[in-house]
Amino acid sequence: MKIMILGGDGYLGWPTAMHFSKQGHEVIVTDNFLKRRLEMEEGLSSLWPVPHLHRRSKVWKEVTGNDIIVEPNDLRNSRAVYKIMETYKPDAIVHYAEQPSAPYSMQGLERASLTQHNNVIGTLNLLFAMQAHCPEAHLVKLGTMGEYGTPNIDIEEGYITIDHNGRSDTLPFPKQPFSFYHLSKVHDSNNIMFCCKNWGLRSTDLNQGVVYGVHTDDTKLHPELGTSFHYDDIFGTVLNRFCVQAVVDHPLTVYGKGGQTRTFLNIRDTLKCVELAVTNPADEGEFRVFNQFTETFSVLQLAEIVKDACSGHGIDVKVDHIPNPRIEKEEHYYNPKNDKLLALGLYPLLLSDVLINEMVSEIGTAKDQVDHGVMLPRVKWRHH
Ligand code: USQ
Repeated sequence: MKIMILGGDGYLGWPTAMHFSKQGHEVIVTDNFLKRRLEMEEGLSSLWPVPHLHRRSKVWKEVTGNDIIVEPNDLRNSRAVYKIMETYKPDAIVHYAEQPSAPYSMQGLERASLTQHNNVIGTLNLLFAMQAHCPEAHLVKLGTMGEYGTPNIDIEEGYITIDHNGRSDTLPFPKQPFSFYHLSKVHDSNNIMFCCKNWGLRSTDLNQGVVYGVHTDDTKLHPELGTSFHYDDIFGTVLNRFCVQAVVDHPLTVYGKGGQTRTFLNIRDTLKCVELAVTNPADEGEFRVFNQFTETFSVLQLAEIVKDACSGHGIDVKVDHIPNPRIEKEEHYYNPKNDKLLALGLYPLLLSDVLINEMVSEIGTAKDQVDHGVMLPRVKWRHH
């Protein structure tokens, strides 16, 4: 297949590109390098340096003999998006090209606006360009489990059947997102659903949980094929942060009571899920939603798991409860479904001491690079 990966420079985009390329697909990656610019502006960096995309593509060719075509492109530029869709007419488009951080988006109007403009308008441009040049292509869009929030009922996959005043209908599942970032994904979902219904496009929205991990099979092939790894308070996600904190003897930063519960998956399972979506495309006009995660943990449970795994290595990890900078429930019911990817054949890689130890030992090699100034959260959801 001809597969285009949008956001191919990122934590998940680059490993996805290698994964499909290895299987013999024709892979084109695009990126506007916004994330690299935002990192510079915020004074943050990946724990290890990440060679630029052209360099990684060259190394990939040397190591495997396969091509990954690099096409810098900004989804905010509608003309450029039309052009690239006209040139390549991909069979599948895997869309990661979004500002991914909730705390980043909660730093005031300018950053909330950048997040929603980049994400929502970028995706809207893409939808119009697909309609014009590749209406048969399957759009595999990375959404987030954070679109649903934490309702006091089971979370279905995208839709819920409601009986109301004697009538029944299957409707989009209610959305209660956590941040302006998560809201941008809700807005995307609505726009994509509308275009599937109206123009007959086909799409799968992958509502993904929090991803953790440093390696996939391909990132290990060569030191320059690694992917980025953030542990700071803005771009770092909770389990990756906890593992770095454990390595540098910083107490784990549990926000508030730690009863807030989220879904998780290993980075290798992200690739398997995306592959399952791409190889089992949605029908014409279908807007399909998969909940993409393998396990559910509270933040406090995660901290205890990291503490236990590290004690086996003689690392004595402390767990701190610090005032929660976010507005979120710290104790709640949480029962999301993830049947659809399992039905397609996902065999989950569950969190284990082995996976934590893999992370901890890799992080240990870059221990001296860790910036201790980014452990405590600086972005508050409410400013007064
Ligand atoms: N948390 C802590 N301590 C920390 C960092 C986070 O207790 O040091 C807590 C947060 O309060 C939150 C939970 O851990 O309750 C998850 O926070 P996170 O920063 O790991 O993840 P989140 O902001 O939800 O966003 C991340 C990704 C985003 C993706 C989302 C999936 O950055 O791109 O969409 O996970 S989900 O959480 O399912 O919405």
